[in-house]
Amino acid sequence: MPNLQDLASGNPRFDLTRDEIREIYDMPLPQLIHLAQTVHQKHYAANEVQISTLLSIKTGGCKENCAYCPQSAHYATGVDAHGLLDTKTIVESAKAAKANGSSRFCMGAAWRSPPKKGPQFDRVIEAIKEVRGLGLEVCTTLGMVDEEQAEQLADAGVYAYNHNLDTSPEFYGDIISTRTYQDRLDTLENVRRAGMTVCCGGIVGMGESTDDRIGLLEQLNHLSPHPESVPVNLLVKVAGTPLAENDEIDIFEMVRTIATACIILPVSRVRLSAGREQMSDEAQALCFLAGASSIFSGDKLLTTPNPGQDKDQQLLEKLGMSPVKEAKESPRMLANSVTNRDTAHYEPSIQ
Ligand code: SAM
Ligand code: DTB
Ligand code: SF4
Repeated sequence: MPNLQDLASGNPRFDLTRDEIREIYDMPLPQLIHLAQTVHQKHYAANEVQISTLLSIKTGGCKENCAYCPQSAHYATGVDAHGLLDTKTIVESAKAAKANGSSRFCMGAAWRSPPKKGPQFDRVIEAIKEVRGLGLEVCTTLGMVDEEQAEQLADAGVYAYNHNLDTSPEFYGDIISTRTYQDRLDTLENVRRAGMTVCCGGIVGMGESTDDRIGLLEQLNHLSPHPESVPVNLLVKVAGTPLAENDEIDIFEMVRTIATACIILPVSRVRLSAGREQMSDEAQALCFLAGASSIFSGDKLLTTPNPGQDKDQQLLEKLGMSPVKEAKESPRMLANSVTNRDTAHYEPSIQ
């Protein structure tokens, strides 16, 4: 077992072994939650949740075969496909998101990778600039990007780029065969080099083993710096996809995944992402206790349902939690760039 006091300090480590992570994951739940909350509060306000809004700016018809995804052209899911939305529609949606309390706006596109330079990419860049101009944290998730695309996105004002590893390297091939784990790591490297923050996480409930969940966490722990943002999605089972008939996963696996992520990625914001529509208030509350500090707001994620704003507001009120007010650059981002060798000099900021 790694030294618990060390972990509780909230100083990032980048070298945890799979066995060490398993020992954390398997801790008795009260102890696990206590440790996760202790670490979380080293870097984040205890009762705040960042509210993000998603918009699918290009839906369906994707060339990739991700077995969970309603937008893959390989599966008949009846998704309401459309080409790239016009800039005005995107900006109106971002304005509404801001008015409804979101501080982060995430634009998703069902692309294997964004089209190289040309009118479509120019429109994406234009939309990013306008949304940034509204004072929102801009996040995009557009598929694989090369160095040049990453730089163009960063220049336009993208704050975070979402690209998930999804699961362990061992289970990955059971889920996607049209691009490799290494392709994903290469995109993450390009994003990092271009100076955007990294949003990278995965999915729970795809039929993976506990060891696969731990394997994903190990991969995330070995990224240096750690991703600033870590979405943990519960699989949304969509008819027509190969995972539609999967067994329900025990929700405590989701809770343990979140808690372990919070402990081994102490500076990262761990996000309770897809799958809340299927979760009870109590299950969501457990995820917050485990250290999750962000949700997606609105009736829809990209293509699947999400609890509406009223329901979320009621839940947060019941729990005494409130939205993070403003999007701002955080000194945590600087702290997170401390490498393993420097941790002896690293002073976590306590809010
Ligand atoms: N095409 C881009 C890509 O794959 O990076 C961006 C959009 S994709 C929808 C973003 C992420 O959403 C995926 O990596 C996956 O983790 C998550 N996701 C997609 N479908 C999901 C589902 N049915 N349930 C849970 N998470 C899902
Ligand atoms: C992520 O990890 N979770 C978000 C986001 N990245 C884009 C939402 C995924 C939703 C996928 C299901 C849908 O199509 O709605
Ligand atoms: Fe395409 Fe992304 Fe869906 Fe995979 S997850 S099929 S890359 S939209």
